[in-house]
Amino acid sequence: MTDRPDARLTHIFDDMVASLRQFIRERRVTHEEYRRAVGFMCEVAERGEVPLLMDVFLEATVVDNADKAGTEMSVEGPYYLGAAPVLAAPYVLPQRSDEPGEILMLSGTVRSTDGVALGGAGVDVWQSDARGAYSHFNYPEPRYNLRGRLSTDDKGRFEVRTVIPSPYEIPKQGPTGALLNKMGRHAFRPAHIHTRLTAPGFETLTTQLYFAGDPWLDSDVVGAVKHSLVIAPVRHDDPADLRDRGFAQPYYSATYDFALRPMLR
Ligand code: MBD
Ligand code: FE
Repeated sequence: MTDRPDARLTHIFDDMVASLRQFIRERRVTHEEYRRAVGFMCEVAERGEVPLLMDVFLEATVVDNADKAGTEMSVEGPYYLGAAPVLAAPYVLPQRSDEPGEILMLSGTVRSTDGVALGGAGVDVWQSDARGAYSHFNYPEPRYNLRGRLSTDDKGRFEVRTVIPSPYEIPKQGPTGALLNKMGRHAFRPAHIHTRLTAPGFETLTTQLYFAGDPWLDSDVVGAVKHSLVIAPVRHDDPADLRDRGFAQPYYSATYDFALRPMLR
């Protein structure tokens, strides 16, 4: 006896296999190439790169299937940790005492697509550091460095202090990076800050903010950049302002207003 078949799963898997078989015929894939593909998949799994490989080549297309009204979505990527610390206002993303990089005050609002401010919305933020490394995945401690959860105030506003991340290069030592290299492709993503926004009654929005002028905006290896998600931080160096804020260096500020789609009932 088998369980009752899952109709959606059956349909998807049948179609996917049919597409792959068609591709194998058209490309006259050899047995040796097939064996190499199996070996490659084993290596990807052994090195823990299944999420990386999938997200590099396929996630942006999946995201575009769902893209509708409100702020455009972007990929979650392989480096989301979920249980990041819940921060208290004034918000500062967890940072090392010698955290490199320019200070960024990122502020904005969370509204519904019809413009109503969403107070108490959850804003989960994670990013690489100013050298392109993610805590936990690229360096072990502190585990939640540059990751945190905040919420909007009663007017739907938030402000968080962080640092400007740098572009991210997919590690060359692993099978995903090696594959890109053999394909003659660079392995860079433009600098980005990941956000995941939640509010009861609204669809969760996972997206990313990018930086104007980034050299990789038009050739993101993951193909996930949307121009509506590009911010242009402004530099502040007024000594009185810096003194008031207790900053020993100039800082940047940027604002982004997010719009969430109401959940269909
Ligand atoms: C990343 O940092 C990322 O966000 C994605 C989508 C893929 C690889 C690395
Ligand atoms: Fe990322």
